[in-house]
Amino acid sequence: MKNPFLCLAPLIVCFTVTAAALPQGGPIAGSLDNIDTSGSPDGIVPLPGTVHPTITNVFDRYTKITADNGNPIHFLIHANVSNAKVAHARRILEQHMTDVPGSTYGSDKRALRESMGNLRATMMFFPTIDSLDNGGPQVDQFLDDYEAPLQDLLGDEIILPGSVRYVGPNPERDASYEELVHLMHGYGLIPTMPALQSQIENAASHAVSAGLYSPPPGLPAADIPFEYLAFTMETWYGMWAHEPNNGEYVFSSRLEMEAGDPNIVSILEGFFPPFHSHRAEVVATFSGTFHAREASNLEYSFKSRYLNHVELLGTANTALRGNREDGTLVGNSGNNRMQGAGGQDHLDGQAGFDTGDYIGPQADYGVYLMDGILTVEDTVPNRDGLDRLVNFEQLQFTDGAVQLDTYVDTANHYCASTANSTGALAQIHVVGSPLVSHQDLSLTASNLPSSQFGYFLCSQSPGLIVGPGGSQGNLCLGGVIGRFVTQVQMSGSDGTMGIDVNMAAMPDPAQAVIQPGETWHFACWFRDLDPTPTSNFTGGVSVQFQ
Ligand SMILES: [Ca+2]
Ligand SMILES: [Ca+2]
Repeated sequence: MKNPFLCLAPLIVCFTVTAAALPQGGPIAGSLDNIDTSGSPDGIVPLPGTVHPTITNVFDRYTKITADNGNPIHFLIHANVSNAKVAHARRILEQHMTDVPGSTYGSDKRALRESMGNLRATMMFFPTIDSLDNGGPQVDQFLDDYEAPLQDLLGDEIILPGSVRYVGPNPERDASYEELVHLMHGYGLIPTMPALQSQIENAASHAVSAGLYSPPPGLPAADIPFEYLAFTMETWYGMWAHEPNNGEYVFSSRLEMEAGDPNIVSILEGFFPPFHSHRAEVVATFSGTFHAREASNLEYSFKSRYLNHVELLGTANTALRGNREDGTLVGNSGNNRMQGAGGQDHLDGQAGFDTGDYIGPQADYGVYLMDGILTVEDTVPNRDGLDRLVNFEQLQFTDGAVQLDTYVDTANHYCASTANSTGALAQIHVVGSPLVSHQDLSLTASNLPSSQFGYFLCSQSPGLIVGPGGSQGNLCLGGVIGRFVTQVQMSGSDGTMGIDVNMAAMPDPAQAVIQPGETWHFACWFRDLDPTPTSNFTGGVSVQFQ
C-alpha cells in the first residue's frame, strides 16, 4: 500500500490524516520495537537481523528516543549519514519534546511524547535528496510499505556546530531543527494539544493575510501552519539573521518578531526553551574561538548566541565564549581558554592546561575551592556572575594569571569506610560553595550498590565507629549525629544518590543553621546485600564554612 503519511518534497510534510486513523505499526515498523541501544556510547546501533528486510535493504543503523510509557520514536539511518549528525539531530528532537517548566503550553509534554511513541513516529536519514527521491526500487518499496509516520532529514542539510558550513563566511541553516519540529508537530502536538494547534493556525492565517509570511509556492493550504511554525521557530532562534531577505518571512530576529508578529512569539515562548538546552558539540576540525554569544563580526553567532551547552571535541587548543545566561561549557583535551560570561556557568576544562578568563581584576572576585570544584564569584553585579570550574589549571584576570594550586580546598576527605557488595569503597562528595551566604550545598554518594535505600548524615564532630549496629562499614562521625531522613534516597542503577542541603535547617540539632567559621562533617548510610541484608557507609568529608 502507498504510505499515506509521506510527502517526498523535502520541505513539505503531509498532515492530511487524523490521529485516530494513524497506524500503530505493523510487521515492518513493528520489527523495530525493542531494539536494545543501551550498550552503544552514542545510542546508535547496527540494525539487528530481526528487523524486516524492507528496512534493512535501505538503512544500516538505528537509534531511538523512548517515550515515558516505553514506546519508541524510531530513527532509521542510511549508510552514508554519520553517527555524529544523527546524534546531533536526536538531541534537537529531545529538546523539542522536553518540558519547559513554567511555560504556557510546554510545561508538561508527556502526552505529546507518548503520542509520538504510540504512533511509532519515525525519522529517516538519507544523505542527499537524490538518494531519497531516486534511491531505487528498495527505497520506493520502503516508502510505500512502511506502516508508521515518516519524516525525512538529509545528512547534507545537517550542519554541525563549528563545521565550515556552520561558521563559514556564508553560514548555512541547519535543517535539523525544522524537520524534527515537523515530526513533533504532526504526531505529538496535534494529537494532544488541539487548543495550541488552533492558535498556531490562527497565527499562520494572520501572518499570511498581513503579508508577514509567504508560503513556498505550491505549498498545500493545510501545510501552511506547519511550515510557518518551523520557519518562525528558526527565526526566533536566530537562524535567519544572516539572510534577512529570504523571501519567506519578513522578520529576521526575535526583536523584530516581538514588535511585528507577537501572536507567534507568545506561542514560541510558551512551548520552546528560550535558549537551546541541547548539547552542541563543536566539531574537532574547528580552531580559534567558538562564540556561543553574539559577536557583530561573526554571522554564525546570530544563531550560536542561543546555545547554552557547548562542548569542544578533538584536541585543538580552542577557546570557548559563553553568553549571559546560565550555561555549561566543556573543553576538549587541548589547552582551552573558556569564559562563562554572565549567569551561573559550569565550566569543565577536561584534559590539557585550561584557563578560565575573567574581565575584571582579581580583587573583584571571590574564589573558593571545595572538593575539587572551584567557585569564582564576580562581586561586580551584571558582569561575570558565578562560575563553577573543574579541571582547570589557571584563572586569567585583567591584572594577571593565578595558578589553581594557589587555592586551598575547604573540603577534606577523611576516614575511609570498607568495601561494600560492589567490591568498592563508597565515596561521598560535596558540591557547591563553602560560603554560607551562597546557601549552595549538595551531597552526592557514589560506588553504592544499585536500588538500595540510604540517607545522608551530618555532625559537627568527626569520629570512627567500626560496624555500628551490625553494619559492615564504619561511621566516620561522632558527637550529635543528624540524619537527613526527610530526604531518604534510593540509589540508581549507576550506584549514586544525592540531596540538596538546606543549610538553614540542618536535621540535628533540629533546624540548626550553618554559621561561617563552623566545620561540618558528612557521610552517607545505605542498605546493602552482601550477601545477606546489612548496611554500609561512605567515608567522611568535612567542610569548613566561611
Ligand atoms: Ca553564561
Ligand atoms: Ca582542555
